[in-house]
Amino acid sequence: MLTFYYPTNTCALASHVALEEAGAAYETRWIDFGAAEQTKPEYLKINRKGRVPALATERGVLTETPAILAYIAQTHPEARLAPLDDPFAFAELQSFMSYLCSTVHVAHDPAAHEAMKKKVRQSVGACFDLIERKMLRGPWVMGDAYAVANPYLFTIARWMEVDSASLIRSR
Ligand SMILES: N[C@@H](CCC(=O)N[C@@H](CS)C(=O)NCC(=O)O)C(=O)O
Repeated sequence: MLTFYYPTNTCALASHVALEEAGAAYETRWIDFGAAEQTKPEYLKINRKGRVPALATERGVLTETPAILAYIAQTHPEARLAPLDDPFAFAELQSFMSYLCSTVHVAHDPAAHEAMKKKVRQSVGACFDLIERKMLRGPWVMGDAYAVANPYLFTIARWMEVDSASLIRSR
């Protein structure tokens, strides 16, 4: 049984729709943004990033909308929610979803974007702190097996120095 953590009127809607379209067996836990429930220790045990959505599965909790959507599609092949037998078409799907997640969603909130630009060192530092302390399984990103996430992390990690340098210059 899956447990889906969501508040209304957020990006969690995408995964909620997909769960319905897949005909998935799931239960819901409503997260009250009004009470900042996403920041409370109880929810941080589910998603240490303090964000929604989160999908608890029998193997652990999934976060990040593109990952949740891909998981729903892959575990419910009969619903035909993704081109599962075509690596290129699946990559195209991931490409579209990654763009929504990493660029469109972020651009949606200009105030947050501006604040992030001003505090880039602190923000990136907090991200890497979380990655190092909680997300990195070691020795590779996902544990013993090398995966494509490693060169991705390597590439992004190199920006840390540039971010710090440009921040110092702009002072
Ligand atoms: N990259 C994440 C973004 C998750 C995210 O930022 N969700 C927002 C709601 S749309 C959230 O949890 N915000 C928490 C907050 O503002 O405190 C995803 O695609 O799932």
